[in-house]
Amino acid sequence: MTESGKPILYSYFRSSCAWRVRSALALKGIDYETMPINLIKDGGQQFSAEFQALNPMKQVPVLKIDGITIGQSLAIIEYLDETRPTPRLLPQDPRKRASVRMISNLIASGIQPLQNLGVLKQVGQEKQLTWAQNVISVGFGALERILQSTAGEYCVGDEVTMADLCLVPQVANAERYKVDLTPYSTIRRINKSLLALEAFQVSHPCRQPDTPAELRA
Ligand SMILES: N[C@@H](CCC(=O)N[C@@H](CS)C(=O)NCC(=O)O)C(=O)O
Repeated sequence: MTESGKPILYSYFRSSCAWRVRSALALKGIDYETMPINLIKDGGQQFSAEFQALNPMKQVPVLKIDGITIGQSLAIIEYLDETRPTPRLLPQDPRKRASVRMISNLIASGIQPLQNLGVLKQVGQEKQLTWAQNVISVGFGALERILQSTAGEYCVGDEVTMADLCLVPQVANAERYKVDLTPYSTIRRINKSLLALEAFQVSHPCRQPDTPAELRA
């Protein structure tokens, strides 16, 4: 917390995982301060001793709230949902909740880590675009089929859930890596509906305190 009592989000404008948390905070109307961690500048501020003391995984997001420090975007979102339950991001119905967690983990464990900055550095400049396109396409192929049985207006039924917080930033990553989204009509439809919501607009990478001027919208 800051002296003002507001939670602090350690974030990078372009981080898809930080975007998940920013949209959760926006949906729940939680006022917070952003502490930008530039993942590129000076070799990456996530590697500083100060930041590693907060998150030994050297990744954003990290949220300081209620006297604790939480890393891992899904753990943060679940904590927010348990302590500030309105609107719910994990449905009350255990079957729907399982679907939300399945989709969230598909993206957060099965796609994003494979195309994360650290992995792409290891893959190397020459191969990283095809690598990222491949892992996203494989994951989206599976996700598209799952959504055909879980989706309503959004990923699971007609309420915005944690699964949607994971979907929107992952589609943005797909667009950034020029993945052909034509085969994924359900993913495209849901993403379009979500991007029309204010919570996804205010949390968008082009509107963050650390967004460079040339990328602002
Ligand atoms: N499982 C973590 C993943 C966090 C993650 O991958 N963060 C990326 C940005 S989206 C990062 O900080 N990368 C820094 C690096 O790879 O050096 C979460 O959900 O929060």
